[in-house]
Amino acid sequence: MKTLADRIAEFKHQGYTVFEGAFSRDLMDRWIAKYPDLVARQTPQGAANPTLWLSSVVEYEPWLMLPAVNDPVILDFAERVLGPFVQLDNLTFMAFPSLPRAEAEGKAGGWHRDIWGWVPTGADYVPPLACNAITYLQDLTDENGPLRVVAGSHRDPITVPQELRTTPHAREQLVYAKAGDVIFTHCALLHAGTPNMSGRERYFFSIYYNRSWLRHRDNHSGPNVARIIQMAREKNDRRLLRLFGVDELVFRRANSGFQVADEEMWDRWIEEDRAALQAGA
Ligand SMILES: O=C(O)CCC(=O)C(=O)O
Repeated sequence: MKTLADRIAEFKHQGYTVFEGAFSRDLMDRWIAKYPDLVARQTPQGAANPTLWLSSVVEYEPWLMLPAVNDPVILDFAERVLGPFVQLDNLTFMAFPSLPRAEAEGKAGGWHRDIWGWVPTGADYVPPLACNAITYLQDLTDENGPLRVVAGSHRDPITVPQELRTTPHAREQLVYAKAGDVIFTHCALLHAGTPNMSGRERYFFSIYYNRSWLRHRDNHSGPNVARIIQMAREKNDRRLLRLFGVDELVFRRANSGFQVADEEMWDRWIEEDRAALQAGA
């Protein structure tokens, strides 16, 4: 069993860490069962093709989707690497359709770094502005497509030319995640998926967190998220409030004067937030 310190060291070194079995089969089955309905609700009327890349799904199905973004183990870790500034930028829910083998075989899905990332300028670890909690709702295989990562590329100015974007990389590692694992990545980690040729859908979540002073792509202003925010206020749950863009301490904490090492300061604030939650509103 990895300690928190091991995980943080691993994340800093390789740019990702895997949380095995973070989500239960029952929960994943309920998410999958809801996918067609969400597609129907998010596809604009009269559109030629269905919208398969779903976003703002917490607003659409708050009580079903909240456990995906509010997992305590994942958030505890996220706070250690982003600081207690963890906001939900976007939850993408996607079922990649199966492609013809001739189109898919031997290809990578498209090398990239994620939103709010950057091309590193040196080998030092720079704390992320955002992290991706990537989750697959079935075991990954060569048929449905592993995740590809270039370990350490969050500390390496390596880039992939356009003509090689869908070519396997000499330094890639293939991650055959099991259903419900979370691969928690640094925004500057170079990675790619793999085209699906399994004959079945490849269900995937990108649970994307960024720092609470950045903008967020998901809609946190609808009536359903407003209910979650209200519940968080009643419990004085600062972490849950922050997740949906309400961070009343952000200016104070982002302008602390910086006389204590960041991670030490973050630990103190995390403790303060826990105490506030226990004390209640
Ligand atoms: O499809 C995949 O496995 C890759 C996902 C990915 O690249 C991402 O979430 O940024």
